Amino acid sequence: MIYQALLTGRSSGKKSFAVLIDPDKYQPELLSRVVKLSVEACVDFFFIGGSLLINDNHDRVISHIREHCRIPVLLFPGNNLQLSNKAHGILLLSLISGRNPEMLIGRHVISAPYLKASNLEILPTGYMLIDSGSMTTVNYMSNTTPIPAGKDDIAVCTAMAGEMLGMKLIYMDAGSGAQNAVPPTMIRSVKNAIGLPLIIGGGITTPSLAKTAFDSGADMVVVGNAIEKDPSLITGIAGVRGT
Ligand code: 1GP
Repeated sequence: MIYQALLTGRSSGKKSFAVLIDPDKYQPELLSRVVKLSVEACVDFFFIGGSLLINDNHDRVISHIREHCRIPVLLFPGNNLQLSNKAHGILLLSLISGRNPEMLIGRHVISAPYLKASNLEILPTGYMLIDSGSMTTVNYMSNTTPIPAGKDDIAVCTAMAGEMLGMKLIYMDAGSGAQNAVPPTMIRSVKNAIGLPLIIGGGITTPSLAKTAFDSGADMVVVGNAIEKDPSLITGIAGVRGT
Protein backbone atom coordinates (compact mmCIF):
# COMPACT_ATOMS: atom_id res chain seq x y z
CA MET A 1 0.00 0.00 0.00
CA ILE A 2 1.44 3.31 -1.12
CA TYR A 3 -0.14 5.41 1.64
CA GLN A 4 0.97 3.04 4.39
CA ALA A 5 4.51 3.08 3.00
CA LEU A 6 4.43 6.87 3.00
CA LEU A 7 3.38 6.99 6.65
CA THR A 8 5.96 4.42 7.67
CA GLY A 9 8.74 6.26 5.84
CA ARG A 10 7.63 9.54 7.33
CA SER A 11 7.75 8.20 10.88
CA SER A 12 11.45 7.52 10.35
CA GLY A 13 12.04 11.00 8.89
CA LYS A 14 12.01 10.02 5.22
CA LYS A 15 11.27 12.79 2.72
CA SER A 16 9.98 12.02 -0.76
CA PHE A 17 10.55 13.45 -4.20
CA ALA A 18 7.96 13.14 -6.96
CA VAL A 19 8.66 13.84 -10.63
CA LEU A 20 5.57 15.24 -12.38
CA ILE A 21 5.16 14.18 -15.98
CA ASP A 22 2.67 15.94 -18.24
CA PRO A 23 2.09 13.38 -21.03
CA ASP A 24 1.26 16.18 -23.47
CA LYS A 25 4.78 17.51 -23.21
CA TYR A 26 6.84 14.34 -23.20
CA GLN A 27 8.28 12.89 -26.38
CA PRO A 28 9.72 9.33 -26.13
CA GLU A 29 13.35 10.48 -25.93
CA LEU A 30 12.71 12.86 -23.02
CA LEU A 31 10.64 10.25 -21.22
CA SER A 32 13.40 7.61 -21.47
CA ARG A 33 15.96 10.08 -20.14
CA VAL A 34 13.78 11.18 -17.23
CA VAL A 35 12.92 7.60 -16.27
CA LYS A 36 16.57 6.56 -16.38
CA LEU A 37 17.72 9.50 -14.24
CA SER A 38 14.83 8.92 -11.83
CA VAL A 39 15.81 5.30 -11.31
CA GLU A 40 19.44 6.27 -10.72
CA ALA A 41 18.40 8.95 -8.20
CA CYS A 42 15.85 6.67 -6.44
CA VAL A 43 12.96 9.06 -7.10
CA ASP A 44 10.03 8.07 -4.88
CA PHE A 45 7.04 8.67 -7.18
CA PHE A 46 5.96 9.64 -10.65
CA PHE A 47 2.92 11.90 -10.78
CA ILE A 48 1.10 11.88 -14.11
CA GLY A 49 -1.10 14.78 -15.10
CA GLY A 50 -1.61 18.05 -16.88
CA SER A 51 -4.26 20.66 -17.45
CA LEU A 52 -5.13 19.76 -21.03
CA LEU A 53 -5.38 16.66 -23.18
CA ILE A 54 -3.59 17.52 -26.38
CA ASN A 55 -2.57 14.06 -27.52
CA ASP A 56 -3.16 10.41 -26.65
CA ASN A 57 0.14 9.92 -24.86
CA HIS A 58 -1.38 9.35 -21.44
CA ASP A 59 -1.58 5.53 -21.27
CA ARG A 60 1.56 5.18 -23.37
CA VAL A 61 3.60 7.24 -20.89
CA ILE A 62 2.36 5.22 -17.92
CA SER A 63 3.03 1.91 -19.68
CA HIS A 64 6.55 3.00 -20.58
CA ILE A 65 7.32 3.94 -16.97
CA ARG A 66 5.92 0.68 -15.62
CA GLU A 67 7.90 -1.39 -18.13
CA HIS A 68 11.16 0.32 -17.21
CA CYS A 69 11.09 0.73 -13.44
CA ARG A 70 9.34 -0.03 -10.18
CA ILE A 71 8.78 3.57 -9.07
CA PRO A 72 5.08 3.95 -8.12
CA VAL A 73 2.97 5.90 -10.61
CA LEU A 74 0.22 8.13 -9.21
CA LEU A 75 -2.36 9.93 -11.31
CA PHE A 76 -2.54 13.66 -10.62
CA PRO A 77 -5.43 14.36 -12.94
CA GLY A 78 -6.34 17.76 -14.31
CA ASN A 79 -9.70 16.33 -15.41
CA ASN A 80 -11.75 13.15 -15.69
CA LEU A 81 -10.27 12.29 -19.08
CA GLN A 82 -6.94 11.62 -17.44
CA LEU A 83 -7.96 8.52 -15.51
CA SER A 84 -6.10 5.31 -16.25
CA ASN A 85 -6.16 1.87 -14.76
CA LYS A 86 -2.52 1.42 -15.65
CA ALA A 87 -1.24 3.54 -12.75
CA HIS A 88 -0.75 2.31 -9.18
CA GLY A 89 -2.90 4.94 -7.54
CA ILE A 90 -4.54 8.33 -7.79
CA LEU A 91 -4.39 11.55 -5.84
CA LEU A 92 -8.14 12.12 -5.63
CA LEU A 93 -7.97 15.89 -5.40
CA SER A 94 -10.62 17.99 -3.75
CA LEU A 95 -9.78 21.63 -4.37
CA ILE A 96 -10.43 22.80 -0.81
CA SER A 97 -8.90 26.26 -1.30
CA GLY A 98 -11.59 27.02 -3.89
CA ARG A 99 -15.34 27.33 -3.88
CA ASN A 100 -16.06 25.62 -7.15
CA PRO A 101 -18.37 22.67 -6.37
CA GLU A 102 -17.25 20.78 -9.48
CA MET A 103 -13.69 20.69 -8.13
CA LEU A 104 -14.78 19.93 -4.57
CA ILE A 105 -17.13 17.03 -5.31
CA GLY A 106 -18.75 17.18 -8.79
CA ARG A 107 -16.06 15.46 -10.82
CA HIS A 108 -15.55 12.89 -8.09
CA VAL A 109 -19.18 11.82 -8.40
CA ILE A 110 -18.71 11.27 -12.13
CA SER A 111 -15.49 9.30 -11.62
CA ALA A 112 -16.59 7.25 -8.61
CA PRO A 113 -17.85 4.12 -10.44
CA TYR A 114 -14.74 4.00 -12.62
CA LEU A 115 -12.45 4.37 -9.61
CA LYS A 116 -14.37 1.80 -7.58
CA ALA A 117 -13.99 -0.80 -10.34
CA SER A 118 -10.31 0.00 -10.89
CA ASN A 119 -7.32 -1.38 -9.05
CA LEU A 120 -6.08 2.11 -8.27
CA GLU A 121 -5.16 2.96 -4.70
CA ILE A 122 -7.24 6.03 -3.86
CA LEU A 123 -5.46 8.77 -1.95
CA PRO A 124 -7.98 11.44 -0.86
CA THR A 125 -6.06 14.70 -1.12
CA GLY A 126 -6.96 18.16 0.13
CA TYR A 127 -5.60 20.30 -2.70
CA MET A 128 -4.79 23.95 -1.96
CA LEU A 129 -3.75 26.51 -4.54
CA ILE A 130 -1.49 29.25 -3.24
CA ASP A 131 -1.07 32.54 -5.07
CA SER A 132 2.27 32.67 -6.83
CA GLY A 133 2.41 36.19 -8.22
CA SER A 134 0.49 35.72 -11.45
CA MET A 135 -2.39 33.62 -12.71
CA THR A 136 -1.40 30.01 -13.30
CA THR A 137 -3.04 27.52 -15.64
CA VAL A 138 -4.66 25.71 -12.74
CA ASN A 139 -6.22 28.92 -11.37
CA TYR A 140 -7.68 29.63 -14.77
CA MET A 141 -8.82 26.08 -15.51
CA SER A 142 -10.32 25.49 -12.06
CA ASN A 143 -12.09 28.85 -11.99
CA THR A 144 -11.02 29.37 -8.38
CA THR A 145 -9.12 32.02 -6.46
CA PRO A 146 -5.88 30.89 -4.80
CA ILE A 147 -5.09 31.56 -1.15
CA PRO A 148 -3.05 34.80 -0.95
CA ALA A 149 0.65 34.05 -0.35
CA GLY A 150 0.84 36.12 2.87
CA LYS A 151 -2.27 34.65 4.47
CA ASP A 152 -0.79 31.78 6.45
CA ASP A 153 -3.81 31.70 8.77
CA ILE A 154 -6.19 30.98 5.88
CA ALA A 155 -3.89 28.22 4.65
CA VAL A 156 -3.69 26.72 8.15
CA CYS A 157 -7.48 26.74 8.68
CA THR A 158 -8.06 25.28 5.20
CA ALA A 159 -5.61 22.44 5.79
CA MET A 160 -7.08 21.77 9.25
CA ALA A 161 -10.58 21.58 7.77
CA GLY A 162 -9.29 19.19 5.09
CA GLU A 163 -7.81 16.94 7.75
CA MET A 164 -11.03 16.97 9.77
CA LEU A 165 -13.02 16.06 6.64
CA GLY A 166 -10.90 12.93 6.31
CA MET A 167 -8.36 13.82 3.63
CA LYS A 168 -5.25 11.65 3.80
CA LEU A 169 -2.81 14.12 2.26
CA ILE A 170 -2.57 17.89 1.95
CA TYR A 171 -1.04 19.24 -1.27
CA MET A 172 -0.14 22.93 -1.39
CA ASP A 173 0.50 23.96 -4.96
CA ALA A 174 1.71 27.30 -6.28
CA GLY A 175 0.72 26.03 -9.75
CA SER A 176 2.75 24.61 -12.58
CA GLY A 177 5.51 26.97 -13.67
CA ALA A 178 4.69 29.35 -10.80
CA GLN A 179 6.77 32.52 -10.52
CA ASN A 180 7.10 32.00 -6.77
CA ALA A 181 6.98 28.72 -4.88
CA VAL A 182 4.85 28.27 -1.74
CA PRO A 183 6.41 30.53 0.95
CA PRO A 184 8.45 28.69 3.62
CA THR A 185 6.57 30.36 6.49
CA MET A 186 3.28 29.10 5.12
CA ILE A 187 4.66 25.57 4.75
CA ARG A 188 5.89 25.68 8.35
CA SER A 189 2.60 27.02 9.73
CA VAL A 190 0.53 24.38 7.94
CA LYS A 191 2.94 21.62 8.90
CA ASN A 192 2.62 22.56 12.57
CA ALA A 193 -1.17 22.56 12.40
CA ILE A 194 -1.86 19.14 10.84
CA GLY A 195 -0.76 15.55 11.26
CA LEU A 196 -1.05 14.57 7.60
CA PRO A 197 1.76 14.17 5.09
CA LEU A 198 2.29 17.52 3.36
CA ILE A 199 3.08 17.75 -0.36
CA ILE A 200 4.54 20.95 -1.83
CA GLY A 201 4.78 21.77 -5.53
CA GLY A 202 4.77 24.55 -8.09
CA GLY A 203 7.67 26.76 -9.11
CA ILE A 204 10.40 24.61 -7.57
CA THR A 205 13.19 25.01 -10.08
CA THR A 206 16.41 24.37 -8.14
CA PRO A 207 17.73 21.97 -5.49
CA SER A 208 17.98 24.93 -3.15
CA LEU A 209 14.25 25.73 -3.46
CA ALA A 210 13.47 22.05 -2.89
CA LYS A 211 15.69 22.03 0.21
CA THR A 212 13.90 25.11 1.56
CA ALA A 213 10.55 23.33 1.13
CA PHE A 214 11.84 20.16 2.83
CA ASP A 215 13.44 22.14 5.67
CA SER A 216 10.19 24.07 6.19
CA GLY A 217 8.22 20.85 6.69
CA ALA A 218 7.34 19.38 3.29
CA ASP A 219 7.17 15.59 3.41
CA MET A 220 7.15 15.45 -0.37
CA VAL A 221 8.27 17.88 -3.06
CA VAL A 222 6.88 17.71 -6.60
CA VAL A 223 8.76 19.09 -9.61
CA GLY A 224 7.47 19.18 -13.17
CA ASN A 225 8.35 22.09 -15.47
CA ALA A 226 11.96 22.50 -14.43
CA ILE A 227 12.68 18.82 -15.06
CA GLU A 228 11.10 18.99 -18.51
CA LYS A 229 13.58 21.75 -19.31
CA ASP A 230 16.58 20.17 -17.59
CA PRO A 231 16.23 16.51 -16.61
CA SER A 232 19.63 16.55 -14.88
CA LEU A 233 17.94 18.51 -12.07
CA ILE A 234 16.52 15.18 -10.89
CA THR A 235 19.86 14.19 -9.43
CA GLY A 236 20.36 17.49 -7.60
CA ILE A 237 16.87 17.57 -6.11
CA ALA A 238 17.01 13.93 -5.05
CA GLY A 239 20.24 14.79 -3.25
CA VAL A 240 18.60 17.33 -0.92
CA ARG A 241 15.90 14.93 0.32
CA GLY A 242 18.10 13.91 3.23
CA THR A 243 17.43 10.53 4.80
C1 1GP B 1 2.12 21.57 -10.50
O1 1GP B 1 3.01 21.16 -8.33
C2 1GP B 1 3.15 20.86 -9.67
O2 1GP B 1 0.84 21.22 -10.15
C3 1GP B 1 4.54 21.07 -10.19
O3 1GP B 1 4.77 22.40 -10.57
O4 1GP B 1 5.64 22.27 -12.89
O5 1GP B 1 6.11 24.28 -11.48
O6 1GP B 1 7.22 22.10 -11.01
P1 1GP B 1 6.00 22.78 -11.55
